[in-house]
This record gives sequence, structure tokens and C-alpha cells, in this order.
Amino acid sequence: MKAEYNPKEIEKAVQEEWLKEDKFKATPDNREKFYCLSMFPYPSGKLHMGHVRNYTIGDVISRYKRMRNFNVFQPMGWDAFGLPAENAAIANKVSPKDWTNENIEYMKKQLASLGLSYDWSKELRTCEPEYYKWEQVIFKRFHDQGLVYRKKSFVNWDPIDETVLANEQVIDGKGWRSGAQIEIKEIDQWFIKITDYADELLESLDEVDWPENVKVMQRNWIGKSNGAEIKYLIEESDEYLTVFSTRPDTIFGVSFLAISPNHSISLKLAETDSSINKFLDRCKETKAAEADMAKAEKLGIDTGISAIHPLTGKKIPVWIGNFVLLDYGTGVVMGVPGHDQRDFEFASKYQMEILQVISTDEEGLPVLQKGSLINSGNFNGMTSENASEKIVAELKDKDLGEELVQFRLRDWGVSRQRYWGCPIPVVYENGEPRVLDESEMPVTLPELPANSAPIPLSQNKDFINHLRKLEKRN
Ligand code: ANZ
Repeated sequence: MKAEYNPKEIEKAVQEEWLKEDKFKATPDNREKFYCLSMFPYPSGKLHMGHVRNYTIGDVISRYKRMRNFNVFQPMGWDAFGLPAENAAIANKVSPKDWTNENIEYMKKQLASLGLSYDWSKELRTCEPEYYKWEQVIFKRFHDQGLVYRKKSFVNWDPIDETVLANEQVIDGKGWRSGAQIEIKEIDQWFIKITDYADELLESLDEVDWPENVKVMQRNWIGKSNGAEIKYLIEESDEYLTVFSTRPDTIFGVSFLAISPNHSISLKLAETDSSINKFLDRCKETKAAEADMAKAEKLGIDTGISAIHPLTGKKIPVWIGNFVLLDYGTGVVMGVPGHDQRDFEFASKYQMEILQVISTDEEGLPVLQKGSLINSGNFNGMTSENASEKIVAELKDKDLGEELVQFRLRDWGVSRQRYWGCPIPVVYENGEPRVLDESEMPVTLPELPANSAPIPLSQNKDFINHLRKLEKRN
């Protein structure tokens, strides 16, 4: 035996032996089973050190369990759909499928050379119809349970990559990969109703054994807020603007209402008012991650509309504010500059009244903590908590408000990739969407002619004809 360990020689020989004997293929027997699955890698081309670390950890666990006589099943697969394959395909004039499969073969060799003990007989590639059929089946079953719905919503549109981007993929108003100026578009999208489970998700965090900082991040992401919906009558109309507020105790300090630039009233006004139109254009450049919005300069424009304060009857000006999110609460905010930093900056900039209605030990304005009420009519002297309750009760009596719980968690939008993604199993019959039957699945991606760049599915004639046939069958 040689004194020196030569990995290239020894490992290669041993790995060949493993392969010959199908060493890691899992077959059921009487032993206790152990299933070990690490996250599938994206087949980007080559493994990096992060992969090596990640997959070594899974493999160490599998080997340990094997040595303890468990019947271990450790499979591997590829998270193989996604835009990078399409971009590479366009740049290199290969099909996304060939590009992906070539990368997989290369990375598989690399994984093998690390000696990781996978059962390759069960390998999955998420771009294969045998796999994504089940995504379509799950979509259908969610739909049948009322957990999938379609709604118009605003998205970040990257005109170069011709795709929708998540807020986190927009950096300073530009696409993270293409660098293109992002456009805000309103399009129909499918959503999965994960918000139905918000409370359950939040409560079950108490039961999982995770580091506390991770749990805090999760709680913030779910973002439960207890507050109230409060209605302000729009002057000279019978319509209301409804705000969501977590601080009804500050209602006597309201100096303005602010609506989102994407609110239907803003859009309507922009049709006839050129300065509002210009303002909305300016706001379009800044839709991005919420965290960026919080830092951005607060900008607004007066709509000229007034609303009536539900308790004092005072006229309150309605502004459009770039800091108001359309898809949180009601898309309308009551501005209380004496007690909210953002409202304070806004009111200072546009010279609006700043009234203190909560008194604490804090000096100067804004006073952010809760305390006792001042300048608030019958509610003076009450604590914030007590006053909030009483104020909401009075609003409820007048049919102008009620308690409301809001979550920051949004329903999950499943906009697909241009071409290289799982087709959503829906056809349109007389303009109405029909989710396909499980017997009609999988709806497969059309093959691309050799050397042609992938085009969006909606423009692919083969695919459209295929769907037409499905429509006729019913
Ligand atoms: C008046 C008020 C006074 C508020 C005050 C806060 C402090 P969280 O806790 O994150 O749920 N808000 C409501 N909808 C909004 C939207 N679509 N875009 C931006 N801001 C929105 O925050 C709830 C508070 O965020 C709400 O309570 C509202 O401002 C604002 F001293 O109402 B508050």
C-alpha cells in the first residue's frame, strides 16, 4: 500500500466501483428508512464553492445514517427552468433546453467527482414534462379549492428581458440583469392565496426550532398589524375614501389624506390634469423595493379634493403621495404629522398643519410613542390604547369604521417566464379562463426550431394552436 493518499487515483477508482455496484440506489427493505434531500441546484454551468459546502453537508448526514444502518434515500435533481437559460440561449444561439441539459451533464460530473452518494436513478429535472405535470396538477387542485385566483395587478416590466421582475430585482428603477429602465404595467396575473394561512404561519413559528433572528425576520415578513379601517366622506359626493391605520388614537391630528399614485382616483385625475399626469410619470420611476421607498424623498401633489373628518367634520385635503403603497391596507393613508416621521416630513415640506394630539415624555415633534390624548375632544386624558378602542367604537356606531387586521404578506403572484418555464394550464374560452382537466395535462412547452431564439409563449404559433385544439375538445 502506498504511504501517500492520491485523491485523483484512489477516489476515481472507488467512485467507479460505486457506480458499477449501484451503491447508493435505494431499494425498500426491513431497515428503518431515512430520506435526505438537499435543495436542487440551478444548472448555471459550473458548481461553485457554495454548492460544494451545501451538498457536502447533506452527504455527511446521509453517510452517517448509512453507517447507523438506516436505509438511506438521497436523490438529486435540478431546478432547471428560469430566465438565465433563455438569456444564454439568445446570446449563444442554442435552445434553452440544450443549454440546460449540457450544464446538467457537466455539473453532474463535478458532483460525482466529489464522491457524493446520490441515487441518480431517481434524478429529477424540473423542465421535464414528467415533473412539471405535477405543478400543473397542484395548480388545478389549488384552483378547485379556491386557492388560485386571477386579478389585475401592477408589475415591474423589464422591456429588454421582456419579463416581470420582483421588486427586489429592481435596483434604482432599473432591471437587475438588463439595466433597462423598468416600466410599471398593470396586467392580469394568477395568484396563490397564501395569505389565507398568514395566522397559521405566524403561530407555528413558536413551534419550530430555528434561531431567534430568523424567526424575527419571518414574523416581520408576515407582518401582522392590528388597526382599523376608517371612512372619510369625499366632499360633495356620496363616496368614501377608506384608510387603514394602526393608530386610531391619533385621529384628531389628521392634516391630510394621501392616496397611492396608482389609486384609481389618481389615474382618473391624470386623464384631465397634466400636472398630476406628470407627477404620476415621475412616481413610476420609483416603484421598487419597499425598503427603498421608505428612504426615497417624499413627494406629493394636491388633488384639490377634500374629505370630511369622520369625528370633527373638518375638511381634510386629499393628496397623492409617492410613499403610499397601492397594495397595502386600502392604498390610502391618513396623515398625522405630529406622530409619524414620514407624515411629518411630508407636512413640513408642503407646509401643512402639524398638530400634537398625544402627550408623552418625548420632546419635540413628531412624538412617536403612545401616551395620553390631548387636543382630542371627549377623548382627552385617555391612554392611547383606551382611546383607540373608544374611537373605533364611536366610528363603528356611525358606520364609519371598524377594527381590521392587516398582513404585510402578499398573495403569491405566479407570473411565468417568457418561454422557459412551466406553462400555466389554462385556456381561454370566449375570453373566460378555464383551468384544464388533469386528463389534459401536461401542457407541454413547444419545441423550438433549431438555432432560433426563444420567443414569449404568447407569440408561439405552435403553442397557441395546441391550446386551440384543447379549447375545441370541450
Ligand atoms: C395614521 C398613523 C398615525 C399611522 C401614526 C401611523 C402612525 P404597519 O404598522 O406597517 O401596518 N399606512 C397604511 N396603509 C399604507 C399604505 N398603503 N402605504 C403606506 N403607508 C400606509 O403600518 C400601518 C401604518 O402605515 C398606518 O397607520 C398608516 O399610517 C400607514 F402616528 O395611520 B398610520
